[in-house]
Amino acid sequence: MKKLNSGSIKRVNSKGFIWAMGFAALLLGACDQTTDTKQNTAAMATTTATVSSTKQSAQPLKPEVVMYKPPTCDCCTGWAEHLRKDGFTVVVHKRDDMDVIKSKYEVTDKLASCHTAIVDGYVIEGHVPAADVERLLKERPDVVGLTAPGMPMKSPGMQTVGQKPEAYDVLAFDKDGNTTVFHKY
Ligand SMILES: [Cu+2]
Repeated sequence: MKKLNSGSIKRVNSKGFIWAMGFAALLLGACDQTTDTKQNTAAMATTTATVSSTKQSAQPLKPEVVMYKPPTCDCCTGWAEHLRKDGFTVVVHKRDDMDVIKSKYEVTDKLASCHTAIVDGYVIEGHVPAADVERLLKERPDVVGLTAPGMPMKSPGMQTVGQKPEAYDVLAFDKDGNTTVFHKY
């Protein structure tokens, strides 16, 4: 039994070595393939760009939105979808310590909602419509960010997709917690 065992271990070892060599070769092969694909893709992209240049507007890319949300919050996900539909890229972080996030970004209890998002240096708290985020980034006022305190029932993420925001205020807030109405719905 003992002899058999040690024999089979040796065989496994040499097999393992051969396997490793094969794997290395595969990897090298894969690298070559990637290069080919890249070149093909680049060539294709050039063609596509020429064809579609008349179709696409020269709109600059919207900055990335980094959103922190409680793990089980569905309306937060709804808001992220609303922003994506508007052309934003949204990176979602599920967090159990939203209170830490809120205090880090100067969101007091009075200003707080479910999720907290960061975009281009501004804080977006809660169900703020994408149009207001865009206006904020265009006008760039000297504020910490925007908030829709609580969870307004007729806000993006809280109601059926495509319906108009209604009956709540989006506030701009500064680092002392002072607010001004940014948009009345
Ligand atoms: Cu919410």
